[in-house]
Amino acid sequence: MVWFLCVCVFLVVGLALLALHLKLRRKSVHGLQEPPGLPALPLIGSLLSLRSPHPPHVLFKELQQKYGQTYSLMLGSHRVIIVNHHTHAKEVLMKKGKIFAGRPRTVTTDILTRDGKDIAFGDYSSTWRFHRKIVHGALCMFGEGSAAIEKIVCAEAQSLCSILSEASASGLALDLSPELTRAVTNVICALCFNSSYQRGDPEFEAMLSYSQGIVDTVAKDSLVDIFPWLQIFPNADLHLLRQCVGVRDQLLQNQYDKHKADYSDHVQRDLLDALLRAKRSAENNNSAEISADSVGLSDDHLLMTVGDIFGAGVETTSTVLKWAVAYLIHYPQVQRHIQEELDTKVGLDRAPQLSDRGSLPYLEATIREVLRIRPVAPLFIPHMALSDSSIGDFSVRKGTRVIINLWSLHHDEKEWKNPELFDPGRFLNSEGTGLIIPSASYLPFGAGVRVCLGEALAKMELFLFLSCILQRFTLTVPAGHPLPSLEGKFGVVLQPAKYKVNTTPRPGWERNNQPC
Ligand code: PLO
Repeated sequence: MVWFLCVCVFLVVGLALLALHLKLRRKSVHGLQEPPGLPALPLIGSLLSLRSPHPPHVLFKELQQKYGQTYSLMLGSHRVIIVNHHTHAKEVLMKKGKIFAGRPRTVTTDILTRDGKDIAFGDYSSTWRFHRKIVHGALCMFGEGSAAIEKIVCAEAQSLCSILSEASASGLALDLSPELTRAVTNVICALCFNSSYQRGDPEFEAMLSYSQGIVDTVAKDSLVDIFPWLQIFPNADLHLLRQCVGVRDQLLQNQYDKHKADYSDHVQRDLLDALLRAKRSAENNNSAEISADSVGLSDDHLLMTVGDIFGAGVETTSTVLKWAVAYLIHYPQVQRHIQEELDTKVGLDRAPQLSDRGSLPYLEATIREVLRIRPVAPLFIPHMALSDSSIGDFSVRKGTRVIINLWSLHHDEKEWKNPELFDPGRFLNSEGTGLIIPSASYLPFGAGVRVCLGEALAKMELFLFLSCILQRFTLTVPAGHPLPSLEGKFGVVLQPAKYKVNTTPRPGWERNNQPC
């Protein structure tokens, strides 16, 4: 009897859940259907269907075969829509950019950004818009727009090449990663704080390790981000994240205090000065609109934003450089082609400069191809619908998270011939003389309201660092070492595994030691 009752109760509850699920599925905005969904169970959501040996961006690309280009799943109790095609991606990022400009709050990003007080992870609001505007202005003034930054990047490229020379003279196989990271860090340090790190500086070493700790633990759809209540249990990742963020915040705070102490309205030494000035002038401004906006712009906001610029500026650019070197080692013919171009257009008597960009299309095409084949952030940062809306013919309810799978866009077989092949030529016209973007399915820096703020700076750095290195050296795999892995470790940025490189000075270079 008891058993019979149990079975009845089980059946009734089961049917009720199924009915509820179907009702929810049919419930739509503006009479549209919801996207097809992965099976979901109460509490755990679609977790069972997401078990896979592949990283999320690859799995999400594969799931298209079963569910179509745009589908939904449940991460715990959060509904998530995955977008794998460029038309829907552009609708989300550009056409309906403001509707989808929200950011979900998660446990890990809240720790990193003091509850979303930065720009990258912070939710969309009037404070956010104002904040982004002043950062954009400051970056234009000190970043891409200024000749000073070109000098800084060239000087760093030069000192990087000296280190590579030393390594090649001693015949040692080198892990380029710390050297590339230090060069990129120094550019950002000069830009943000008007300072730089020497080799072996303990603060720089500390920075390298805290930043890796953050990359390893933040915003990678870890379980605490899906089930926030898991925080009540001891969690090694969260512990590491808090510790790393603590170290980072102390470094940032020191710089912030120094800048505030000797701030002057008349001199702007760096980006932090420019931000301080914008904040002060907003505070002194009587205009109702601006002062209302500036209410939210606390010291924490500036500090978190400098953290963003620093983190994004270092981790992304150094990662792309590491991917570029890995691919150049795998494809020596591409390396030779770039070197021939450098030899004829720049020669050996002087270092390459930004004004050479127009005459080095093959190098530019190679950079574009690296950004396509190994996008820094294959899933970007998740977006969130701020109101009921739609994507294509599918309805989207307010609060739904939307993940754009950039990996699918950049590896779409219908858009790219042989997408896994590294072929810079696809970004050149048929004569090989001019650059093209052959497909609309290419968004390495995102698009719309939240497009990357550092795009111009990143492109400048990639060009100057790679041209300086390849003008002077040929990069090869050291004898007895394997070729670099091209697989990548998924996280908030897609990083290549560690590898070693031989840097051989090119014939004729030893004679010409022209500084940049
Ligand atoms: C990298 C590690 C740093 O210690 C903190 C940090 C800040 C900004 C993040 C960046 C990390 C990773 C790359 C991010 C960037 C903001 C924008 C950029 C996410 C976590 C991208 C690719 O969207």
